[in-house]
Amino acid sequence: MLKPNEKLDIRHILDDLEHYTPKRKGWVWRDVGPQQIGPFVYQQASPSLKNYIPLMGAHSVGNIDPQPDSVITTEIASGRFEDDIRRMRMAAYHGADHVMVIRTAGQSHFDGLLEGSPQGIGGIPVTRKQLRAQRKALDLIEEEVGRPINYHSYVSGVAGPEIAVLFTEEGVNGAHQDPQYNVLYRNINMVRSFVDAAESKKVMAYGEIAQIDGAHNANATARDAWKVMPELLVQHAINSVFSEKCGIKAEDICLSTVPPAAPPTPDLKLNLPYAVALREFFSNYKMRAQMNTKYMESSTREATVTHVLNLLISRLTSADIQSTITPDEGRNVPWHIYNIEALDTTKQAMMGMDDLLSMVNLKDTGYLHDKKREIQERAVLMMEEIIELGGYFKAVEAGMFVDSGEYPERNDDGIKRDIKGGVGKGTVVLRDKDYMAPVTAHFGYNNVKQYNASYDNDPSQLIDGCTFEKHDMIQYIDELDETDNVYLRLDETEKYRKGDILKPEVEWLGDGTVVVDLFFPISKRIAEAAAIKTGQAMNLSDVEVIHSEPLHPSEGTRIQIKGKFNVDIKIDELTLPEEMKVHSEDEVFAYMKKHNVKVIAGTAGNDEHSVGIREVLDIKHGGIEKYGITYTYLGTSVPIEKFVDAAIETNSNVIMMSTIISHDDIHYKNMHKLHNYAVEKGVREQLILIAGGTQVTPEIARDNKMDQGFGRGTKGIHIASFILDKFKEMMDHDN
Ligand code: Z97
Repeated sequence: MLKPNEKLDIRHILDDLEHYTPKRKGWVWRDVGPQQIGPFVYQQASPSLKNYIPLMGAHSVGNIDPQPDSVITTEIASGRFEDDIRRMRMAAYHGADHVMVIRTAGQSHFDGLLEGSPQGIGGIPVTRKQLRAQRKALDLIEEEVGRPINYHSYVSGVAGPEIAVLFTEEGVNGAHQDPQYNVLYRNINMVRSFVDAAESKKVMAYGEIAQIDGAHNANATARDAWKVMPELLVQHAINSVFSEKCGIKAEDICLSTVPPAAPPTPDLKLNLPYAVALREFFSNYKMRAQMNTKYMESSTREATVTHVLNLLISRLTSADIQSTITPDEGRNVPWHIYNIEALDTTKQAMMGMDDLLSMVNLKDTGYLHDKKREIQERAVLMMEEIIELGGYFKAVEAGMFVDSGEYPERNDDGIKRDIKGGVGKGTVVLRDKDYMAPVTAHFGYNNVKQYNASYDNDPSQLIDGCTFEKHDMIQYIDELDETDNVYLRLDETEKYRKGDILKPEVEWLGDGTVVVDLFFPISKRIAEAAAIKTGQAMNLSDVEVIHSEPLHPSEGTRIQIKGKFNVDIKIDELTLPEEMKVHSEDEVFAYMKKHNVKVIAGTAGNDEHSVGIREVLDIKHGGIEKYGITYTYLGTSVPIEKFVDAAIETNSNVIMMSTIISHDDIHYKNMHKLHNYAVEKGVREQLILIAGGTQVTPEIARDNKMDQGFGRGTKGIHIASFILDKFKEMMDHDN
């Protein structure tokens, strides 16, 4: 059982992995329905989590964390599965329940399974060991957050069926499977891809693995992405019907839909009719909504705005799975912080737009209707031409796909594949008459009844059950590469796991990478060179510009650099500021309502500063006034005696003395003076004395006879919380 205040131990996950059996199989949708959360009722929602990190703004509404109805995806692609596990746990706390593990570049072309735990590029090499370790970790994480987490990767490529079997054995819950991806984007032979897909889909159906298609790749590769809409509908149709024919339940068939356009195009005018057209045609299936990577550049701000517009479309139509891509995908630095940002953007926008369609209607006349209809008609025409040509393979040979014209217009620049060409060509053979496979899920001809007629419905009976029913039949292979495996990586970073040394990190433990935001009052080219120099002068190594954006051609450029910070930080050498105790706003308010707390406040001695103390007094920025505490403000340059005399006169219980100047230790002296005068007047016991100021710390104040001190960063709630506690303590004492 994981504990929120304890780190997840990767070595524990790896222990006895050989015998680990996943806890469950199959995809899980969220429980959807109205939820009363705090003072609000949400309609498009699912139950709250057991452990979570809410949006930052939640602090003023009781830290509630409403969860949307859609499953929320996070894509993880660091290349080290052990570091990805930590990110999964963070993501789950922010509301992710679909963890999509991207696989290392080019795995599609591997004609078989990989083993062990080698490091990958832009993702992990998907192996049994890495899957098992991640599923084991997720089994723990889902208990911790109190919601099932779907684990996902790819059943594409030449080894598709082998991967589908592996996924079923290891409790993977979702996968991309679309033979068109192989054909169009990886140049894998079409016959091989479709035959393999039948087998893969059949196996996935047995494993109850939700299937996502590959149509999003058409958006990402199209030259003019808004023209690709008819083809997208055709691609979705081909894969979905194929899946259903192989036995996948409609509720597990998910369309990978991506809004074809993004600003500065007129986003909603292009994307909304498309979204409506799609949902109308494919209402039996699930929608997995995702951002369009084509438009992602290095500006996380720009990507986030597009993301929010996409989320608006999801709310105006529907999304069963809401995918998130890290808003920095455009510069290929998928770091922890951006994964979490994308999740929070999704949660924030979806719950902010809860129940939108009970307030606005989509029109079924005019532009939206006509455009939707036009897209659908173009798609139907395309499908008709494919059938006329003699089917999908003929259509691909004729270059009908990935053409940059808007169907029926054609630019004759589509991808053409030869039915006899591509990776894996000529590998498909007819099954012999006595071909048989004693396995539970298998597509097509299987002459197992040559042994016993009763095996026909359950061929694995022949061998008394296969690996799908009997997990211990699986041959678990551990490491094959002595130079590239998780144990070596763990050893290298061990010192950061012991708990006494830290380094900043973006994706791998101890990677030392930092990002620095800069502005230079000059043109882009010079600014970039100056930024590199700045990073080097800050003692960073491997400095690179990752984002640069002119604010004006000559007046200035905004730059972001990344670099490596090469210093280990020893935790026991850090001085930790005292933690300020905070009660909830409601609690403080209720207490102050019952108790008449009155404050005398002002800036001491010859000090004319008033900004700080006004901030913690006035309601404007959440000063103590907000919590029902009344105060008398004596102004600046208040003689010390006056604080106490005024307190006696007004029957106040608290003195808040601001003392900013620290020259000649005057702030210490003021504190002593205040205390001594209160003692002299015989009221010290009844008064709470508080000193505040930029040079004040709680310890300094207490060492100098104050009840408490407050320095930089203090808010009204901190002072009000302290007053509450001290008041209680004094009352207990009196009783
Ligand atoms: C997504 N953002 O939504 P390999 N099969 C399909 C794919 O789309 C991909 C692969 C396999 C994206 C993730 C792009 N997609 C990134 C249908 C990759 C990957 O790279 O060909 O070995 O497999 O999933």
